[in-house]
Amino acid sequence: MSGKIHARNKIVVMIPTYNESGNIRALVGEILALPIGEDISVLVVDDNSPDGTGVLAQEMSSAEPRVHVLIRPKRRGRGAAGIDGFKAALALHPDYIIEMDGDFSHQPRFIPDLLKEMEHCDVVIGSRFVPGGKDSDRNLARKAITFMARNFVRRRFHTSVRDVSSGYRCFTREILERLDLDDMISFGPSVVLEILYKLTVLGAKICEVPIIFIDRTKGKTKLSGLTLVETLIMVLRFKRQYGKTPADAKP
Ligand SMILES: Nc1nc2c(ncn2[C@@H]2O[C@H](COP(=O)(O)OP(=O)(O)OP(=O)(O)O)[C@@H](O)[C@H]2O)c(=O)[nH]1
Ligand SMILES: [Mg+2]
Repeated sequence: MSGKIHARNKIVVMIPTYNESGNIRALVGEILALPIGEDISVLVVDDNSPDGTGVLAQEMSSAEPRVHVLIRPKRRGRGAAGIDGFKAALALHPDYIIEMDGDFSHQPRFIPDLLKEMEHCDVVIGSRFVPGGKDSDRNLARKAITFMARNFVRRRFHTSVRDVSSGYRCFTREILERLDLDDMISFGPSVVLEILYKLTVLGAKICEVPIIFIDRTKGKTKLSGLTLVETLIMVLRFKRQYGKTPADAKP
């Protein structure tokens, strides 16, 4: 008998959740139903949501072995949830780890596109700002703020990545293991930028594939004006914390 047998890749999709009871069942169902022929499982990282998201996830987990749940007893922010989530995901020994939001803004239908690109990248970002990508239809003022913030971050990090704040990303296990998740300083959503900064310092090969981002229809945002300020402060701290990025270090 001839012909190669390809082992299936093991993929863990890590989803931090806080009050996503209107979304989580359908979202996990869609991910597990993707026709990608890989060994895909989901890890829900819930901060004991008052709306019972964690309980729903545990119910799914007892009926479906491909659903894993990490319940953190107290709300400690998107940052800490993501870091604990990555550690728990690595403990499952996957080939690839995907992170995505639990509110359907990151549509599961783009997961195959992320995975396809992993053949030659350490990280693939689901990007709103490459050809074919699309951001949500926010008002002009919010668009202007995010445009300026994005360009500030790109210059500060010396990176050519277009969608620096996308939390829809796929990592190889190797690159995630090299990140050293124990010395992270973010507790909020700036964790997404902190990880990008650390990847850039490491010289990781980062690719982008287009995604169409849609606004949440169920549940509430956890963002506030304070989050923006906190994120800015964090962005200014990364260089001192982790050193220069390769492009920044060039004379
Ligand atoms: N475990 C955990 N998850 C969180 C926490 N805060 C936010 N999340 C989750 O992180 C993801 C992103 O949060 P969102 O509120 O959607 O924030 P966003 O996507 O930046 O903003 P909008 O979608 O515009 O409202 C969602 O899946 C949230 O449920 C937290 O404190 N703990
Ligand atoms: Mg969201």
